[in-house]
Amino acid sequence: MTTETQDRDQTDGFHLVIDALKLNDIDTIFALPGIPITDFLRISQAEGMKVISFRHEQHAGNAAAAAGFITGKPGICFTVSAPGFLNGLTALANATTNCFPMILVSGSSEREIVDLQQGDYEEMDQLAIAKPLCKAAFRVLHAEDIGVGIARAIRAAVSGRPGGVYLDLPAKLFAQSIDKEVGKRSLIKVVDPAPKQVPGADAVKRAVDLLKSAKKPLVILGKGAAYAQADAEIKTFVEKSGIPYLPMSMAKGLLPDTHAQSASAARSYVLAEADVVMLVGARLNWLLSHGKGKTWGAADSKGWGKQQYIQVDISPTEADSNVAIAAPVIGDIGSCISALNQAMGSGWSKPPSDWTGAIAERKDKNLTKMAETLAKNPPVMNFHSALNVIRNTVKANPKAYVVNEGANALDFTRSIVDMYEPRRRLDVGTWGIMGIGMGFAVAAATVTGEQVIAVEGDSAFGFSGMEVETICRYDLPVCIVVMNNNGIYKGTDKNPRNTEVAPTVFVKEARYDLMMEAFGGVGVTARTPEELDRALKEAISSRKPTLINAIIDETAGTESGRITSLNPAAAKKKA
Ligand code: ADP
Ligand code: TZD
Ligand code: MG
Repeated sequence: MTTETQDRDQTDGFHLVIDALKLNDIDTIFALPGIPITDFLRISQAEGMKVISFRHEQHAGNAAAAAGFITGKPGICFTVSAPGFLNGLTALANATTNCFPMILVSGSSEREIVDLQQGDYEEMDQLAIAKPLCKAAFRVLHAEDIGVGIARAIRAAVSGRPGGVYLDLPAKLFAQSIDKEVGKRSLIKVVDPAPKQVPGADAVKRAVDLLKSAKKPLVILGKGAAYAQADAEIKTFVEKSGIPYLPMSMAKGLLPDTHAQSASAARSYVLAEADVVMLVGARLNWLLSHGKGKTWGAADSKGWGKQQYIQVDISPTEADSNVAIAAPVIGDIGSCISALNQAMGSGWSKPPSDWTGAIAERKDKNLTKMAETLAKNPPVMNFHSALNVIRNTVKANPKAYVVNEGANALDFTRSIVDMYEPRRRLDVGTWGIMGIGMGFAVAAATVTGEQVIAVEGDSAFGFSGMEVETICRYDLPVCIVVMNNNGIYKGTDKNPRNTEVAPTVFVKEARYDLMMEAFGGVGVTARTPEELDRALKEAISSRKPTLINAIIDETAGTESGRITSLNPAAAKKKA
């Protein structure tokens, strides 16, 4: 055989990884190049993959996680060894915490050297480090095992409760060559990667009976419900049952926030008063005060309320994690909700009108109050007058994705900006993590082609701000609005010693807009709602990368936004 025919009959690790991903309908890779994955990314692009290259791995990882949430397919992130891997790890852990399917694939150094700790280039035992931070972690040592490795990673990421998966690919693997036919036969097209899980009939009946007995029922929709893409079943359930519902942050828009049954504007009332609460893809974690305390109408902060809970979730061990769950319904949300819809039968009686009436009354009052606040035009723009503009913008562009992070910039946006379509709100999630902004924005724009509006606290934006270059490079329809209040929570803190500035404050009126201009995008400063509105309209009609530096009242925020109570206060105040 000549070398040429030999080459023709051979394939290698690079191509097998790409072929395995393509075989499983994965068409996009979020990455940051370097040894040993540079050629891999080049070849991927040459083979027709969309390769989105970032300036920091954390944002590539966040993009993969958001892509996973939006599409239900695992988002793929490629990093280089040790430091690149570590930079991607925060995103992997965050994806796992949020139940978003993603696969962090990292190149790694040579096993023989790493395991003997002989000091290889970027040496690190990555598999061991990734393990506790993800759902599953795998390593492939031989080219003929690549198919299995990718298949296992895909199944682990999307089946059951979704999450992050780590796949370790040592440098040597990429260059290993094997017979082309043997390689082809070793690849696996994963059949039914996220199999339906149908709940037991007894569990469904138990839940329906409990709902029937309720005088003050409440449904809480979480981001698991949004992720499940069971939008029609959920709408049928809510409307057929007539039960008021609360969307958690990323479930906003699953039903339009303007829906008559939304109880968002009467949140504290319904949580404290409800007698039967049905959680759909929402955990009773800190975001729901663990199902305990005054929020739930209990006498003291540790006490349980009087509610009985139904929990619809794919994870059987989620039930009873914080308080007793009277009726767990375990399965995928699509199957569970359609089973519930069926079991409810026809002629379901809607909740008592004194419950729905009391909610409507409070809702009307609060919405009127909110409308009055939003209508005000204070001399210095603040969160409300700025977000009123964004609220109207999203109303006019309901398909737009809203990325949101910050403290006050997060809380006010969540409560003021209504969402109209499912999975359009991407935010700080379960951890309340800063830094997801630009990664999530890039993912939403590349995966869907829709307009993205990223509402960012000025501190929050800083965590991923360099990715404006990425946004410009790929010419993405992303409009970033920096809520510039000169700092973390607000810009007015003073250092009592008058030495350097206080830890929460930044350079006053920093020109974030110039960062966008540096890379050829559009930068605008907006000091009034009119200026903000004009810039947003221009950004959306041009689809150009845009950063609007919205200068707002630096006294406007509160410490930690809505979660001030979680801040430990110093017992001993300095005199
Ligand atoms: P939120 O923060 O919006 O309250 P959480 O992240 O706490 O939501 O909860 C999401 C829940 O959804 C998790 O417990 C997860 O197991 C569950 N989940 C995710 N996908 C599905 C699915 N397809 N079917 C059922 N449950 C799901
Ligand atoms: N680091 C990380 C990774 N996540 C965090 N949540 C924090 C730090 C702490 N933190 C918050 O919880 S919000 C926030 C920080 C630093 C920034 C708030 O300032 P902002 O928003 O400018 O983004 P507002 O509008 O000024 O409140
Ligand atoms: Mg700020």
